Amino acid sequence: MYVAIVLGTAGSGKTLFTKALSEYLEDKNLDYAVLNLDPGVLAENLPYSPDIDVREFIKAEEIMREYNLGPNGALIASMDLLMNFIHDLRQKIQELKPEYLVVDTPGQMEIFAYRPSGPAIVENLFRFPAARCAIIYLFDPFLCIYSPSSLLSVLLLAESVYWRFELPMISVLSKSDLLDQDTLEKLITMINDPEKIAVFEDVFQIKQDLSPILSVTDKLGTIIAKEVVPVSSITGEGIFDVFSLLLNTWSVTG
Ligand SMILES: Nc1nc2c(ncn2[C@@H]2O[C@H](COP(=O)(O)OP(=O)(O)OP(=O)(O)O)[C@@H](O)[C@H]2O)c(=O)[nH]1
Ligand SMILES: [Mg+2]
Repeated sequence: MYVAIVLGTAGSGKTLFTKALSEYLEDKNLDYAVLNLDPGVLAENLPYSPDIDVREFIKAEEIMREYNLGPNGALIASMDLLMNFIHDLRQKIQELKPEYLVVDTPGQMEIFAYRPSGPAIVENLFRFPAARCAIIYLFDPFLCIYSPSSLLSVLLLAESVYWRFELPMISVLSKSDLLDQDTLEKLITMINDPEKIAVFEDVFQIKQDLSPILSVTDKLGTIIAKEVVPVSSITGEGIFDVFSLLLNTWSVTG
């Protein structure tokens, strides 16, 4: 089984990307399933119908009421409580036994960047003999172009996630259809080589003194050295490239 776990900040496009990737797999007549791992998403807001849904076991709005928590606390608690249902979810995956499994996740990145629950869920849920996992990490272009320091923090967050999961990671720049070609190209260059922030400063909405930012960019490089793929989940641009990279990644990590 080949597992693609879609991660990214809130609103970066994970859910729509999950839909676009699953439509691609459908078109290719491949044996796939979609797992919704977001306990907070309402069914009416999901553009796809999940084959397996975490909300069958846990719903963030019920956790909010039961434990008197706010939305963020409830999502974090939901993911902690999810460990109690790992066995049930595993059983559902085993019943379907898809060749490809696409996993949509919540945008509360604290779960994946800082809390134990994110890696623990991934580690326990997909530990099948011969299962191969990869992360698809979505960079939200509008966070990236806001200011040089926001681009830096986006890159650092991606790097934190990379170090927390010992899994291969594919970097995707989402919503490519909403950017003009010039901005898109400059942004891709800067993500691949953050020292270029000084060259393409004009892309940012907010100008800043670059010296403190450039003093750390040369230390970034683990995942960022890999090519970021521009993707539009609306036009389908880049979906083929992501799937090719996934196939390549799964084959070398096996
Ligand atoms: N134009 C365009 N809009 C997109 C694209 N991907 C996502 N969006 C829009 O961006 C918004 C957020 O997309 P979602 O897929 O819900 O993002 P998410 O990462 O799942 O959000 P959370 O689950 O809340 O963290 C929605 O309004 C989408 O329609 C894209 O490729 N192109
Ligand atoms: Mg979502």
